Amino acid sequence: MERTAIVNRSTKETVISIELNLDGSGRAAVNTGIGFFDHMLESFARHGFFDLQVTVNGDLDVDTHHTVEDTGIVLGKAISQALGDKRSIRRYGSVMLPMDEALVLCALDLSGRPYLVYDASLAVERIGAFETQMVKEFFYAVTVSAGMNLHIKQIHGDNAHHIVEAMFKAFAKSLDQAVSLDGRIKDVLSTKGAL
Ligand SMILES: [Mn+2]
Repeated sequence: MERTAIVNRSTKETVISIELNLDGSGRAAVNTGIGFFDHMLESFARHGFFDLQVTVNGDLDVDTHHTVEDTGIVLGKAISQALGDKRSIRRYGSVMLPMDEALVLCALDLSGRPYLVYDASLAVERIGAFETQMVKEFFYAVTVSAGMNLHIKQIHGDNAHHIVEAMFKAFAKSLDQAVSLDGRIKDVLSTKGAL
């Protein structure tokens, strides 16, 4: 069974198309119109071994808000759709990811219950054209639309590029673990019988 999804979303603010393969090789083709955001989504694909195509046409003449938030909504939906009934997945994933002076903890549970805990302080307003306030908004959007519980905590870090990149890589590696299959899990990993 292929764990893939294609999700399209179109509003007056953004037009977004995402193709995701959870069992890919890390290939990415990303064009959001925001260079740093492209770099983050490419890192996410590479380090999670996901194949990811993202095309976004957003209202960047306003700011980066709608483009980043809506991409999060569509990515979350693609993750949920590709996972299907979540049969045999490990469900949990976590990692402590260093990038030079930055250290980020990420832990997630594909529980079906959206909850984000985000604890980081980024000293700059922007990285390139990307507004650093949007990091939390992005992860919140993914969390809600994928139905996951996500914790992201900055342990150390000074450089905003390093901190945010460590977050995206940590998220990728945690998600890669959580979606991986365990042959011992015959149905879904829950005493309730559903995730
Ligand atoms: Mn970088």
